[in-house]
Amino acid sequence: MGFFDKIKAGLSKTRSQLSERTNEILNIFKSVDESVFEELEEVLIMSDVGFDASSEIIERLRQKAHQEKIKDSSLLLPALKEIVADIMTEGVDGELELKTSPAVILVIGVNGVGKTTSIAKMANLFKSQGKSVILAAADTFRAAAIDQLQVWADRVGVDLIKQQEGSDPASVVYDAIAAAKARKKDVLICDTAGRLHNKKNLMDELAKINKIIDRELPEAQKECLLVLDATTGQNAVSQAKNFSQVADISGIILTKLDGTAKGGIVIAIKNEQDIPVRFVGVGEGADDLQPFDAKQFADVLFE
Ligand SMILES: Nc1nc2c(ncn2[C@@H]2O[C@H](COP(=O)(O)OP(=O)(O)OP(=O)(O)O)[C@@H](O)[C@H]2O)c(=O)[nH]1
Ligand SMILES: [Mg+2]
Repeated sequence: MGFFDKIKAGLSKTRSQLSERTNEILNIFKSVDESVFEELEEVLIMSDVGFDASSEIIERLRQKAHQEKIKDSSLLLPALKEIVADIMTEGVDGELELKTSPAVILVIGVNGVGKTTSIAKMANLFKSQGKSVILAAADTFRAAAIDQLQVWADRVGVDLIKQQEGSDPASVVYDAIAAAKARKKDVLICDTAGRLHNKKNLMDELAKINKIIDRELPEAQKECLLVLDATTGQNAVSQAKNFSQVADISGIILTKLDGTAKGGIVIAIKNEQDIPVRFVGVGEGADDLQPFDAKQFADVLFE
């Protein structure tokens, strides 16, 4: 299955909410007037697109309908798709590309959003693209976290650098960088703990890890990917806001799109934070991570 089919299957709940309601409205309100815009805006808000993004989309739709003299509401659908695709792609430079060897990816996010699973999936994806991968178990908060990553590393067939539970995460990253250099790996992916009790702790820990990376690999491409759980809806949007205050986030991995009708938050996140969604998780298996394609996503949502 390609991106289109996987995303389509994964997004079935979101799509049935969003596209069915949209089509219903376009069938009921045949002519283009204010009531159709109001109804459409409500559908977007109900699908977790978020208040701001929804009004932005509908405002652009109003203008487009006016400029292009769209009278028949059935012609609003392609216009709507185009607007959503535009919003999703504005300022985004396409897929995440690994430009240096090694490149370093730091994966952050709150408890249980899918960090460790997404790391395994990314490792699997990069490996399938012919890149060599090494992982760092820098979530040292509990032994189970290290064991979980080891199980995934074995399953996917990549190296893992780890220390004991409770050890310094920055020290694990240091070891992993040394191993990445010695073993000539293309990409190092670091797991981190979701359990840092407050902003200060989190900031300090990330600063320490970043300092090690900058010192040991000053030329390397550095990505900091924030993992968000789509099923948490607007809460994920506020996590994106909070994390961007403490970390220099370069992209988002949006997980669990398969189990939710809240896929619309992809649009809210892009609109409010202007951080590109890089990958989406559509299941629990190693293959269930897809590079995010905004235009196809917009097409699938309203198909
Ligand atoms: N359905 C579905 N489940 C997912 C997806 N991604 C992760 N999960 C599940 O979410 C649960 C938590 O995933 P983890 O990867 O352990 O999350 P984490 O962020 O590392 O959690 P902590 O280390 O405890 O903070 C697991 O049961 C995963 O299988 C996804 O895209 N779809
Ligand atoms: Mg984890």
